[in-house]
Amino acid sequence: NNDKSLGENMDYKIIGIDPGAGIMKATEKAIADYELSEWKLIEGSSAAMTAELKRAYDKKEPIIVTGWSPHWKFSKYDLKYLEDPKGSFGEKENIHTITKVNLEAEHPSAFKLLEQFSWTEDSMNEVMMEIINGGEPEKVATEWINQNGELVSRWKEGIRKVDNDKLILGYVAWDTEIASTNVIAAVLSDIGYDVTLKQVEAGPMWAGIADGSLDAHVAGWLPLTHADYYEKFEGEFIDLGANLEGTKIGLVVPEYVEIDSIDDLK
Ligand code: PBE
Repeated sequence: NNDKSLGENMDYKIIGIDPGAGIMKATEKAIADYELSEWKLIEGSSAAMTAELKRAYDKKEPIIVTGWSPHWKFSKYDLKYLEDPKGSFGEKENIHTITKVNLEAEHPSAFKLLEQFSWTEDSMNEVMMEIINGGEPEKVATEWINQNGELVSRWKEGIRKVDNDKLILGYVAWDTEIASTNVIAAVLSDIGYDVTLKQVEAGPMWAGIADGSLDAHVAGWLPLTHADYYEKFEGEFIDLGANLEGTKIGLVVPEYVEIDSIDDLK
């Protein structure tokens, strides 16, 4: 097996996630940019990708996954991003809060809270770790907001409580968004909203905001990862700006895989 190339050992597979994720489009772009025509991007889900990563990692087998930060996988395993000299995956970006056009008129308290919501990679990591270690997301989020009262009270500054008004948040089952959506939902519940979380794919998440069937999401990776959705629905949503700064997407391998750059896959 030593005389096989790295690509042959991995069956020329890059382990992807759900097809609507922006990172899937960026990976297809990388395959074209770096002329990696023998490589295939495998569709799946965020959970299937991390399961596959764990399986390979435990056996020290080579593997390449679509990866992003913040993410708990970097705390559990020794991993590295492959360098991307052609810039297929863009630069560092931010996660934006996106609402439907009428949210401010219909639910001013929710709108203001969403506008004031911003946190750090470290905080998001705390929540993600608790969840991946077996915590039930809603419970983890409630405990986290109780333990971070000072920050949460800044988000709630100047906001009037409501009486059971209904609100629907969309999210995709990416670990980052499971964490952030449950945290903001816990704070919305705390100010009196009756919040429903709707798990959808990325396309329907953006479309749901545009057609008003969803009130908001906190999952807009911009400017690059969700650029297509942003352009497609421009004018049909409100962009409240970054709730978390300095995210990254790319191709990720365990440290023991002896390549450093996407160029090395050719
Ligand atoms: N992600 C996580 C998403 C955004 C959040 C990087 C997998 C994507 O659309 O690619």
